[in-house]
Amino acid sequence: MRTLRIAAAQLGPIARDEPRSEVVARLIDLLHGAAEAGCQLVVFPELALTTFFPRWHLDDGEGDEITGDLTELDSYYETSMPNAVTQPLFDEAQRLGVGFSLGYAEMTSDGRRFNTTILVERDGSVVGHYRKVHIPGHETHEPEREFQHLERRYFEESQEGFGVYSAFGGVVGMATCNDRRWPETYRVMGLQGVELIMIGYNTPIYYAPDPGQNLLQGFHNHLVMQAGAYQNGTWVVGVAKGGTEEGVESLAQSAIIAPSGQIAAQAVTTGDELVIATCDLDWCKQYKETLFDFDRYRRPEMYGLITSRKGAISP
Ligand code: CDT
Repeated sequence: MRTLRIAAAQLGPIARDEPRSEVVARLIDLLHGAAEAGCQLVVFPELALTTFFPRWHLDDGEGDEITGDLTELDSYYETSMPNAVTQPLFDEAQRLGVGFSLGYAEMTSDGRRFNTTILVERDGSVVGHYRKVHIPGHETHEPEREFQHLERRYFEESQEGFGVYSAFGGVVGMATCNDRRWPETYRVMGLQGVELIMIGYNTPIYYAPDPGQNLLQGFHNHLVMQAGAYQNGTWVVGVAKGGTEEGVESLAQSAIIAPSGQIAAQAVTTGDELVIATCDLDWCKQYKETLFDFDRYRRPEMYGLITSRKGAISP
């Protein structure tokens, strides 16, 4: 058995004016709880340091260009990690010997904006980072919406793809929110032997393009992550920033999912909460070496369209 005790550190809402230092104090509280419960790894959500700012049109531009007063918009991005405000989290995690993943808005030194997650080992070393691949929502202000989902305005699509890392005694990878809905996300990491995928999310319950899906948000959330886990023989940790944030209700339902596709542990609140499971990474082999023995059963020569074609073309 290669067991790893993991905490999905679900967050409740973060207010628009909540100082980063207060958010970091909440993260440290969760870290302490996880350490007391014997966890070696804590998974924090997507954009875990700020409110979900893509719900507002924050610049003056109406077209694709981000223009005008960017004071508030730019204030949501981190230009380095760790930095002065997050250093206490890094220090405390290292002192406790607990690793973590943390989602945040990244502004690179050349001004590029990514929805990023960093992975830090138990000794405080940075294992790697992941920049979100599937960016949902819209590019321009849509004033008819009750609230915006301007991720496609505020974040660039990563060209780096889905890497995996040897860390925490296994093969681990990351994905972010909307990525979890796409089977390619899991399969690309599955083909690199992934045993644990960490996924942070902010999922508004109200889906403006088709409100009929609102009631199914919880079902779809677990459906995709359970399928991704089972079909690739991997653990999946899905962790929300949930609850009603600035008037917008977001899905909670954080869960730790086994390679069987079963939910091993699940959140019962919509606020700050630790969801904990002891995960045997060797369990992955039961699926990777049987039904989902890729080397034996996959037919990649039959799947060419997956990479050669983007949108569907009907006959
Ligand atoms: N943050 C994020 O990716 N949220 C999306 C909302 C989709 S609707 C624009 C999600 O897939 O949950």
